[in-house]
Amino acid sequence: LLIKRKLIIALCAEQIQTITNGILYPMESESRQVKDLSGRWRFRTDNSSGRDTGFQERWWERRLAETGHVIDMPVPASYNDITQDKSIRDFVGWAWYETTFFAPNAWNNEVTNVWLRVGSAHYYAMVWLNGEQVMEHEGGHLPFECDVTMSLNFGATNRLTIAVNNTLTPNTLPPGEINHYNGKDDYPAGYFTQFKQPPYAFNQEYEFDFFNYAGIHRPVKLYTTPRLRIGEIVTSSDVTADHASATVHYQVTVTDSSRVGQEMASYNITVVLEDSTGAIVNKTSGGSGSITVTQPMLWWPVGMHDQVGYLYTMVVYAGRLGLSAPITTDVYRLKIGIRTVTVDQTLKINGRPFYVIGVGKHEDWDVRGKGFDWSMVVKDFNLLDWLGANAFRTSHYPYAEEIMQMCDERGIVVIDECPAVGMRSANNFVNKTLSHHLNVIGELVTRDRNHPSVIMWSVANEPSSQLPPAAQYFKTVLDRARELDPTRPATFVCNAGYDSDLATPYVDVVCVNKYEGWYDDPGHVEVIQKRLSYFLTQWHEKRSKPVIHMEWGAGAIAGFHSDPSLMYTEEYLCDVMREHFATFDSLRTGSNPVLAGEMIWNFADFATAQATTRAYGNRKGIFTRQRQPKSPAFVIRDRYRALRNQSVAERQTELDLIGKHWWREVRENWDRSL
Ligand code: GCB
Repeated sequence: LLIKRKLIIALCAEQIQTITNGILYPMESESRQVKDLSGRWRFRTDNSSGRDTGFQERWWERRLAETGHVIDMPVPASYNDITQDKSIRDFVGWAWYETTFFAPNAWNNEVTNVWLRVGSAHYYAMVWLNGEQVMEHEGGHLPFECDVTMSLNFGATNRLTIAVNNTLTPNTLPPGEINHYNGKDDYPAGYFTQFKQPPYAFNQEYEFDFFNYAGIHRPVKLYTTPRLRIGEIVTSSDVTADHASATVHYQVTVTDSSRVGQEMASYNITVVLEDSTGAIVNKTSGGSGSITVTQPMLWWPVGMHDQVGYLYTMVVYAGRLGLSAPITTDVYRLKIGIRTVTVDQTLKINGRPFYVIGVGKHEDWDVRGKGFDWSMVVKDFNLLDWLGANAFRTSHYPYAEEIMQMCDERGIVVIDECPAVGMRSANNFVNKTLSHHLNVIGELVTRDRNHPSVIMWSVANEPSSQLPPAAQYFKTVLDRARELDPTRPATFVCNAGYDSDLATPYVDVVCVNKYEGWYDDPGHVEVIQKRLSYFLTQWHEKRSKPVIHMEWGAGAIAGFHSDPSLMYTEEYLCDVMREHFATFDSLRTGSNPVLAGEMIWNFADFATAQATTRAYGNRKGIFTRQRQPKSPAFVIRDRYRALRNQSVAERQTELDLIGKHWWREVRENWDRSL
């Protein structure tokens, strides 16, 4: 089905160079222009039994409409829920997209390069420009780009063709399997499904619990840079214990396509740090170095400071060393936050304990599936604020870059997750998957490491970490994350037992999922406090690391009511919540607290594969899929807002103490001087 890569590459003889690591978000500047190709594209699925007719007939070489019937398809969006056609909703295999655009003549000059960037396409993507293959990428949720300067028709129309394949195999992330029903006379000839056998199966399609939406999920953009361009920027910061001073470290890579092999030393790089008003704080020069900031405005999450999400702008200028003065060619502005993340007995931001009050989320919306949509994104942030939440996890895959930017600005902390979900069988822990997993971590970490909101990497969700190969496997992927980014802790989210798990010795923070009152002791809220407290304490004692209860919750179908509460009613989830809150409160305080955070599952109802255990999707949301609150949302809101205000109040007490202390010192000095 997923036609062998080699065969495809042989069919498309051109040499391709897809860039996937450390690519900057396309920003406009005095040296860069961005053109968004979002809109109404042409689309068709390849319904041939091998899904390979598009490759046999080389559909990229002509207009897609000439190959057969095409329909309108929005980009970005998942294609699944756009039509009334069930075969498109459930399609597995290659789907073809096409658009045309104009490339202005002004871009056709000696000093400009044009880049084509796909924000994300699920799952495997191949890209052709004017009939020439320019990119190939494995994996959804992450961007990829290439230099298309030589393939463009300037001052003319260009045809862009993208084929995406959503087939999942035991070595993709997430993994899946195709089940062919060959030889089964009671099924239609040639029938196959994306299928995974029980016993452990949320559903029978794949072992992860969200619909495998496919298509071009994030914007496709063209952008220009000078030939000599800023390629990668890496930043981190240190803050002194008294917060009086900070150091921002940076590293800038410059590439010059017109002078391959040029030494970095022959480039001029200037780095200017501006505060949020645009005033210059400090500046320096060179490809790497550090900038000192006295009395820095630190980046704080909501609840920890009056000024949350404070961002500086790092302005990077790159150019050549001219004969008399440097010649600037490229300018890039990167928003950064100054803050530290540390883990000792608990999780700390800027040296102060940070208690996570958050939600598990999904990129999942009506009609558009996983397609990026500003209205939905902004609505979700407004709801997070309404709730009083200070964090979310990008369960179970990297979210759009624009979402990460909003987290930076709004002071929402992120636990940033790889798409490694549903790794339930031994055949997932093999070298082929491992090498892909390491690639994905590279793409994720180098995309997101400049975001102050990201405080931890999660390399997987609920793998079978009790299986012997999982130990070395996860040690390797966690080490890779920490090697690429030594400034943040790394973890995976575990649901193996504290007695059987083999991989949590390698995490920095223990993150566990447990559904007391739902998958465990369904219907019995009366045992939640005792059992949950025992469970979390066991984890804490076994690993001597902070514990975050990453997923808990219960199904609640909006409009279902009962008193006394019964499973699936809104009241039942409210009862489950109260029992959890009492437990959490007993574990989150003290000098060596068990708990460093809590995250309800889930922010909103979301689509899943069809299954007997899912009534029109997963209904554990505190909001409906249309983002209307169920009654449990108000219960969470009361708690999160109270905790948020409490941490503000605690901080005030701390400030008062500092104030008194300071005043005493002044008095003492005064007395001494008399
Ligand atoms: C889990 C998974 C999550 C599911 C959730 C559930 O443990 O991590 O992806 O959606 O349980 O509702 O079953």
